[in-house]
Amino acid sequence: MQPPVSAFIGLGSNLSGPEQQVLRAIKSINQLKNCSLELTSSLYESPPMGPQDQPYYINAVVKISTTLKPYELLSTLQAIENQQGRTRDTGRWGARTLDLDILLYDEVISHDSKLTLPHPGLPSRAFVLYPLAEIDKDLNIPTVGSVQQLIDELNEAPPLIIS
Ligand code: ROI
Repeated sequence: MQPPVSAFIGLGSNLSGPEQQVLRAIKSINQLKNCSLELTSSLYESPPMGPQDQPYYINAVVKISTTLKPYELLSTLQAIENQQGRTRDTGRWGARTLDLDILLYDEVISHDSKLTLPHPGLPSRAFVLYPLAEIDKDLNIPTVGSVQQLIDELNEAPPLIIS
């Protein structure tokens, strides 16, 4: 078994009680056998990025330590999405009960059809960068820079902290 590595997971929901969806997913992540939950950001609310005809989102980020390999972590997170009633019928930019994204896995860089690391949306999404900065603003994103640098370049209002 490989030694544990750090990974960051982005959580998002805008359907079926988004705040409860995110809290329930954090609880499920905390109960995973091969992961330990290290840090949890506040919960943030923001308007949808992309199509505007959908509810506001609740987002958060957690830091875990895990012995799962990237694909194992991916399928474990997809199982939690499915448990919470995620359907994939609203399209790539549509509303969702729960979205769990691997933002970073150690310093791994990967580009393939199943998994891109670091997550390609990370550098440009305020609803990911602000909660990530709350956990570690000096965190280095391989090939991109520090979280704080990315926030400075964003020029976007921070999402609202709701709890
Ligand atoms: N917009 C916000 N604010 N938060 C999200 O988590 C989110 N997720 C998505 C899209 C549709 C891109 N917009 C979002 O998948």
